[in-house]
Amino acid sequence: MIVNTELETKGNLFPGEVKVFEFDGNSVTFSTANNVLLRITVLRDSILRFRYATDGIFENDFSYAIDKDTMHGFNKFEIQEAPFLITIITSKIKCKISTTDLKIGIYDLQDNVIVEEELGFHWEESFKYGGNFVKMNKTSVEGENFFGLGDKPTNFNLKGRKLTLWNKDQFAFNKDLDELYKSVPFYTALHSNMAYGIFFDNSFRTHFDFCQDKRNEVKFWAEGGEMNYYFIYGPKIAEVVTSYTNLTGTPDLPPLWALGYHQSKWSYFPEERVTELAAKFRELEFPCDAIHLDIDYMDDFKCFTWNNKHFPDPKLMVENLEEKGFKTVVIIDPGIKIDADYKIFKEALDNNYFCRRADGPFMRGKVWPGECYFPDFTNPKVREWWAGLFKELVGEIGVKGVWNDMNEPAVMEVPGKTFPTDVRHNYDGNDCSHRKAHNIYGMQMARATHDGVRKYAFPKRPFTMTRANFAGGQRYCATWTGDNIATWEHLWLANTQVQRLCLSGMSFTGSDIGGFAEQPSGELFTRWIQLGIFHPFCRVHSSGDHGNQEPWSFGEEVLSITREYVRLRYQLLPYLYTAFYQYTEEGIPILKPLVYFDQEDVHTYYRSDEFIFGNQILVCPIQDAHVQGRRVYFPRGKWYNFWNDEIVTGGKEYWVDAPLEKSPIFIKEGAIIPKFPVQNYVDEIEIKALFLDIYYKNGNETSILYEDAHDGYDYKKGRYSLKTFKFRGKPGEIIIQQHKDGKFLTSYKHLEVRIHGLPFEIEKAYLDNEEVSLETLDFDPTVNTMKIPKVFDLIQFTSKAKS
Ligand code: MIG
Repeated sequence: MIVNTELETKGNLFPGEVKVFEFDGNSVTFSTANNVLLRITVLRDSILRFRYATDGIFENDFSYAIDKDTMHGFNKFEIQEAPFLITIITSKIKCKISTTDLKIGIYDLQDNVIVEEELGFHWEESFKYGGNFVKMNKTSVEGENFFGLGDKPTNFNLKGRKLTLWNKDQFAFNKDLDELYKSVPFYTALHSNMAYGIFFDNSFRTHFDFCQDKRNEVKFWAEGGEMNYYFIYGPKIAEVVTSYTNLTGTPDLPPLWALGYHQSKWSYFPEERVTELAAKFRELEFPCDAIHLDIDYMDDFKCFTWNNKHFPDPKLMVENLEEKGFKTVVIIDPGIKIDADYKIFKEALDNNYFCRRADGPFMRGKVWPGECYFPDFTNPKVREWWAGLFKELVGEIGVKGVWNDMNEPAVMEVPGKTFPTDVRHNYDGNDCSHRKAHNIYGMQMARATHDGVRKYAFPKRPFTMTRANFAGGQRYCATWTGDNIATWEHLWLANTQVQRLCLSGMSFTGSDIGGFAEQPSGELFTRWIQLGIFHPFCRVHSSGDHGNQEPWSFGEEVLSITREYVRLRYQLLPYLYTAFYQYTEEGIPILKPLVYFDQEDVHTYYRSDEFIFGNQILVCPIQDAHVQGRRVYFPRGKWYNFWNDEIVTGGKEYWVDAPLEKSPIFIKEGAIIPKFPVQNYVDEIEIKALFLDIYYKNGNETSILYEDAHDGYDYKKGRYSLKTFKFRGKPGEIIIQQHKDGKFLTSYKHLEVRIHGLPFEIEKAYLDNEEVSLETLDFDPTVNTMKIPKVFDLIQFTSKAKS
């Protein structure tokens, strides 16, 4: 690895004095005496893009990460000139550019420092590869914290760490391992209650140093390409993360079934085993929506084939599963077996779709099928061809989801476990070597897969998932954290990594519940399920060489506890789906780390076990063996214990009892939590009534509920229902206002309401200001439950008649 300090001594070059600067629409371009160009583009009042060139010429402006639709935005700004200083002022920030050395400082409108530069931009010419190693050093003010950067298996707060982004297959990875499956060169920094983000849009191997080498210095640099980064101002972390996520794009809504429970193993075969597995779930009434088939469903590991001995009639099997409420999800890897009789290989060969080495031969490498060639997914023609390959699998056989694996890309038995760096790529017409294409290879494969599955699943929605990914890859696919281990430390890692991915724009993610390698104890499996049901993606997957990992493999107690938790996930589906809606629509992360939830509270900076699921549920997993409880930090506000409605006042740490069957779950006061009845799979039953759990608060709280047809694209034509509930409580009175947007009509007519923590007895009820008798509402005063028609603008409960 090349470290920055080493490079610093090898001839860093710096920008000279600014000679001219000019405006062009949203941009200001500076050129220096030594031919450095800096172009600053004002994308929004809080987003600036910085692009540097060192020979006076910008390369073709191309990025896989940025969602093109988001690039034209608000851009009102003003420029002030003073001796040696140019200032760009938007309605949120000031950006000062020193004309003596091109160093940048960014400030809020009151001139508080957000971030300044130490060495600033500099570079080193790379004679070996051509181009530059491009570097940025910024100052870090006292007390700054750093979050983000994708799937790194390290402490949540990145302060004091140095990390590298280079996608890598890491079987049974360990804590603090650096290079992993995904590269998301985006971080959020927080100091003085001000948050800002840096997105370094460079796909080469990149490095980040968060105050390790020097305690007041942050550095990021890349082994090629352009210094091209986006500065995103908050001041709330929420604003930074949602802006980044909008810049790099969000996915369409997944089908609701994809939020159910998935069961996987490497591998379920033959067909009888799959059928038995499915039957067992239904027999035990353990909810499950999807069964995943790993590489052994294929013939000789050849993509888009089936092993006919084990799966004589895949279409029939998939249909039978579907009838029982299971969707079939299959794995697809990038390596195409070298075999002249294999149709897909022939097609790719004839069309010149495979990657080649610098001097012409095909990139050849060993993966599961043996020696393989690899499609160049950075070529749009190859992606189109690949998408078409799903016609039979999805369009005819009826497979509903596809997961892409090994797309870092992983190659066996070679140094570095991936392609050599000389391999050539099309890069959508910007020809380059693997040094540049490596980190986006998996993302482009995922994109092609997504395009294909979406096309042939139509009019239903696709489900696709990828192991390797890059910033912006969330537009195409869900993801998972890869080959973890069945240990308590990995349960902690899963918790941290999923929260980190949520802050990195990739919310649709989860871990292999129970651990991929080795075997969990029943206790570990139970605790992992108790965490996993709160992850946006919920799948049990394991390598299979270490015993069984179905929920019934650990005895009666584990089965019945885990079933209760998976049922809870199914009950919470309308709540989780609403969080997905907010994610896909506004870029709001589905899980909110405490620091995101309340950045003014310094206790949250290093508290990363606890998180908020959606907007109002506080979850704190048990991550240790043989414990009966743990200390939990409660964010400010009041919280109801989900199990017994006891109220806890936050801003403090408390001991919470957690015997095996009870993991700590708390609900924010004032919340209105929508729930479905328990189902064995999504849409098993027609929902006759929606449950609303209302948690009394002396004060106000807003809750939302998104609903639609659970699949298909009608929601894009306005057939959705978005409800806002405004809760107002005071002693002796509750008022709930409902506002509905959208044209979708839900199947149910009634709401089954339960009011928790009510400090008074309800005597009177008013629906849209008309009094209704408590009997007509089926009111039960012992538990404060009642039935309310779903259509209303305002309901009111009081302890006495309205005056
Ligand atoms: O070299 O397809 O992360 O989920 O079960 C191992 C077999 C390849 C790695 C994936 C894992 C999957 C396994 N794969």
